[in-house]
Amino acid sequence: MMKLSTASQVFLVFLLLFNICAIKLVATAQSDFRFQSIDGDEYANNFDPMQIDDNDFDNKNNNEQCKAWLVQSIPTDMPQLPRVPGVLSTADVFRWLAGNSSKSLDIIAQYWQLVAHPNDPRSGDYGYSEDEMQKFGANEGFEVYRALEDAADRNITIRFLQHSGVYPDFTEEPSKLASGRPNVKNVTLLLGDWWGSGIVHAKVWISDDQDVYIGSANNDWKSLTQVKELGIYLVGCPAIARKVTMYFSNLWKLAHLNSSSCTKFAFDELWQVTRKVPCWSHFHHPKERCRTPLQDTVKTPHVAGYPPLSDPSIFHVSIETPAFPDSALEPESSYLSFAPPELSFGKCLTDEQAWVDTIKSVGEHSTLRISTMDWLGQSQYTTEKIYWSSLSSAVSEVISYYFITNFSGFVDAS
Ligand SMILES: *[C@@H]1O[C@H](CO)[C@@H](O)[C@H](O)[C@H]1NC(C)=O
Ligand SMILES: *[C@@H]1O[C@H](CO)[C@@H](O)[C@H](O)[C@H]1NC(C)=O
Ligand SMILES: *[C@@H]1O[C@H](CO)[C@@H](O)[C@H](O)[C@H]1NC(C)=O
Ligand SMILES: *[C@@H]1O[C@H](CO)[C@@H](O)[C@H](O)[C@H]1NC(C)=O
Ligand SMILES: CC(=O)N[C@H]1CO[C@H](CO)[C@@H](O)[C@@H]1O
Repeated sequence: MMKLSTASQVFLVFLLLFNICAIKLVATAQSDFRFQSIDGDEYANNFDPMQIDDNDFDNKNNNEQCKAWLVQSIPTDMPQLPRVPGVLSTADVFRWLAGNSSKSLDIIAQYWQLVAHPNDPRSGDYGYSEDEMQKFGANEGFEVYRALEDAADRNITIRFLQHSGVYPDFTEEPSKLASGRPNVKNVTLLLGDWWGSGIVHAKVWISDDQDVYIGSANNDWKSLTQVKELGIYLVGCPAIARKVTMYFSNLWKLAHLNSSSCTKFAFDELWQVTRKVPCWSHFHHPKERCRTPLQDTVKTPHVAGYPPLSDPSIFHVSIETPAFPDSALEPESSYLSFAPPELSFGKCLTDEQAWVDTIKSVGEHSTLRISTMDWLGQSQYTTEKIYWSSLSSAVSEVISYYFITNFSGFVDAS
């Protein structure tokens, strides 16, 4: 999750229902920071500042050139839903990230279907004519695939990390890109092996350790031209890219570890279930934990639920709004958040806390907008049903405070 503050309105984007083990990154925005419900002292006592240099966000030189744009996908043929002017298109941004990379490209994807297969009877694209595929914008996906192939042929060091993929081609695209190219590595990470359920759900591109996309768009042609998606494109942001790369590296590491020897069941006091978690998880009492194999993780006390953090590393970045050239380009205060908490590091929030804090940050006479694919107060993909109320409770809290909330459904392919 990446959080950005804006001058006067709270604009919160839920790309998908948070579920217990899914990993995802969400772009959100908010008007100010309030961490009212968090016990900062408790955290401070357990935070070891030597573990990670969090001052790099404050280093002005690092972020001097750093700029951000919002990125959107809007289905073709929807006259009632025009593109928002000044917001970039996902397909363009993906092509640029691949096209501009000169040394490295790291991609986290849930699944891949960039190239349409209208002639494959097993494919959902089957039966549509060339003309129809053209009208649907399928070509955009093909162009992104071609830009990746191009980067692979330029000997860029490329790493693809994904969940197992979807029928009928599963991981065929990343495998094809990796095949015969020692500079391209592809791995499948099954989070179910680590947390009992859940999938890699983040969509992240990192190019040359400085340009980054974080958003909802899958590596699927339909996510470029047939599904509503939202993300953020950061250019010239090495300090932010470093944090996101750290998350990438943690996932990469998991994919290369033997999960059977690194997981252990723990009783989750908040959800009242016993569940499988990594052996270094904060759900285990400190004496029963293993040493974390991940870099820069923070020592967390045994807590019920998610470890709280009162002072995330803040960075400042201006959001470019080409359609509104007169709008002041004040750098926005922002922070990153990640899930699941066992992969957190440094002073980065977990997604759940960032969402709750974003909801609670809504100021008087402003609007809270939440856009989500699903909204359930319970788990959807776990074997045991888990009731989970933190978002609804946070919304109730701000409503009872002073607000009008405005919910709107948001469609996402996954
Ligand atoms: C590089 O990125 C810029 C925008 O940031 C874009 O205009 C340009 O076309 C990209 N170059 C390539 C080769 O994709
Ligand atoms: C590709 O890059 C690697 C190092 O990044 C280098 O060792 C190798 O020689 C390069 N291969 C070609 C064909 O240029
Ligand atoms: C993974 O660990 C388990 C339990 O320690 C062991 O039985 C199994 O052989 C290991 N698998 C591999 C591929 O090393
Ligand atoms: C809620 O959103 C709808 C659609 O965008 C808008 O028409 C309506 O005025 C909003 N209501 C409030 C109270 O902000
Ligand atoms: C995990 C995974 O999907 N690995 C694939 C990566 O690509 C190669 C081709 O180079 C396949 O053989 C692997 O199965």
